[in-house]
Amino acid sequence: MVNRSTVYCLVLLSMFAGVHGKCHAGWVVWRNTCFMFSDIKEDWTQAELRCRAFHGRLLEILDSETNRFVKDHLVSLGSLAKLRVYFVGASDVAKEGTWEWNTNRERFDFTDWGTNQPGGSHAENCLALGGGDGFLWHDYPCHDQHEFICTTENT
Ligand SMILES: [Ca+2]
Repeated sequence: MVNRSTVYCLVLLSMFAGVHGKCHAGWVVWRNTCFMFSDIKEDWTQAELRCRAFHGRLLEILDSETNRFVKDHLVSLGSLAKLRVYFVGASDVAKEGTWEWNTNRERFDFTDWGTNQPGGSHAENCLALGGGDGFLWHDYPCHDQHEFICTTENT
């Protein structure tokens, strides 16, 4: 039997679900994207696999607005995050010096490199945001273990 309070509860539940879309619990919603800022460390390849397990991928920063949101969020996490390095989804593995996003390969026009970055040549082929200089972009060795940022679509 469906009474009035049951209907009321269902309406409230659907409103709640609408606010959160399909983002996983604990992920951050911004525009049409869900973001997961990890508390664990993986190498760059394993980080991508972790994201895929959520049907997502490592963050790809195609514009200054997304870059700004991510930096502001990382700063808001406080002093611990400032000691961290976060892998994101770009590399110059395929051709040294030619940086590509994992899926949006041709769209590496916006960049936010730190001073003298990228500077690691063949030894450093994976992109990360470094807390030491306000989360500017750095090349890091892909086999290093760092925190990472996954995204999924919030649709
Ligand atoms: Ca390189």
